[in-house]
Order: sequence, then structure tokens, then C-alpha cells
Amino acid sequence: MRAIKDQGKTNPTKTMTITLGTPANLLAFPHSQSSHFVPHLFNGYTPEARIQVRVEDAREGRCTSTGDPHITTFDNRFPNNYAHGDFVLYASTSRNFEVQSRHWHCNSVTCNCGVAVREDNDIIIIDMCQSEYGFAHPTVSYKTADGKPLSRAVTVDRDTNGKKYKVSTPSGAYVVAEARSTHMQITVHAPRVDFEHTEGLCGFWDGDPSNDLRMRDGSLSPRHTWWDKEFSEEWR
Ligand SMILES: [Ca+2]
Repeated sequence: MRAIKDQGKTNPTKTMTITLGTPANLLAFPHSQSSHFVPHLFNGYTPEARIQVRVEDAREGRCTSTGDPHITTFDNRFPNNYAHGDFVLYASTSRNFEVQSRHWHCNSVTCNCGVAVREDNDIIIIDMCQSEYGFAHPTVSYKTADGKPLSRAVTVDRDTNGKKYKVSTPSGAYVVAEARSTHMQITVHAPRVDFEHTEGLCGFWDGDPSNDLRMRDGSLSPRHTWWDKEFSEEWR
């Protein structure tokens, strides 16, 4: 068995052993207070199986959209987007995954006020765009493309003051949205499976910053002096 560690840290490859019981062990000891058979984990439980797990470091992508909004792509380019509306922040070109950001007016420019995450049929939205400007109260909503319940493998964590959210998906991709009084800070984390398979404002993730500002047809957007209008408009 091999596992992949995706925490953005560099650690040596490690091997560990996990010991597991078998169904025969789990059913071997009847619970004294009920008719059900349950495992005695602390007394008399002897695991039989031993599994070697190899943990390897894997590349993780990180892209941020902050302030009004300043974007840092997966490969560390810094396109600015001062337009109002909805944008593709990061989409995978090899699987059904997408993150969209929503900008509202923010003084003379714009700021993030919401983020929507989709993986396969599951869609989670962190939204403060309906709040009174300067008094942001983000809300969480979800929907599914097939009308079925949200996958149990999708989680949304919220901090104690209700301002910071983490949306985690089964692929290992996760998005952190932190609400400030007038804007939202968005950080997206891409799993290794999306390396060389990204598009959107977070750029083409391949380790080369020179090709980040890709348009939908694969051509590169011209670089401008103070903001990247053509590139931003491309990813509405
Ligand atoms: Ca690149």
C-alpha cells in the first residue's frame, strides 16, 4: 500500500507499518452487556494483519486571490483583476473540478466576495456578496448537479468566529476562504493530479511562470503595465 502526503512540506520518504485486525477477530468477543458482538479493543484483541505503508512527498499547488484582487498563480505570477463579476479561478482540464470567484465593487476597484467550489456533482458556495458592504457575514450553501445528497467525503470547516472556511474535496484539493469586513481572501490548494492540467486565473501549473497567463485557446495573454484585462476577461 502506498500513501501520498500532500501538505506542501518537504519530508523524506518514509515507510511505516499499520497493523489491522480481521473480521474474525472483530467478531470473536461478545459484549457482556448486549447481544451484539463488538471488538474488545483494549482487552484480548490481537491484530493479525500487518501492512507496510510507504509515504511519499507529492507536489502541491497553491494559488491566492487577495485584496483588490491580487492573484498569485500556482507558478508565482501576479496578474491583477480589477473587474466586477464571476471568474474561473482554477479549473482542472483533466477532471471535473472548478473554483470560481465572485467580485463586488470595493472602493474604486473590486474585491472577492464569494467563492464556489465544484468537484464532480458537489458544489459548495461561501458567499458574503449579499452582506452590507463593510459588515460581511458569509453564508454556506451547497447543491449537487444530480440533485442527490452531497458526497460524504466533502467537508466544510468553519472557525469559531464564522469568518474562515475550509472546503475539502475527495481529490485532496481544498479551498480556504477568509472573510474580512470588505473582502474575502481566497487560497486554493491543488493536488498533484492536476499538475500540468490547470487553467483559469491561477494559471497553467507546470513549474514555469512564463506561460501562466494562458487564454482558453492556449495562447498567451499580453502582459500589461498595471492590470491584465484581457486575461481576466477571458476567464469570466
Ligand atoms: Ca506555468
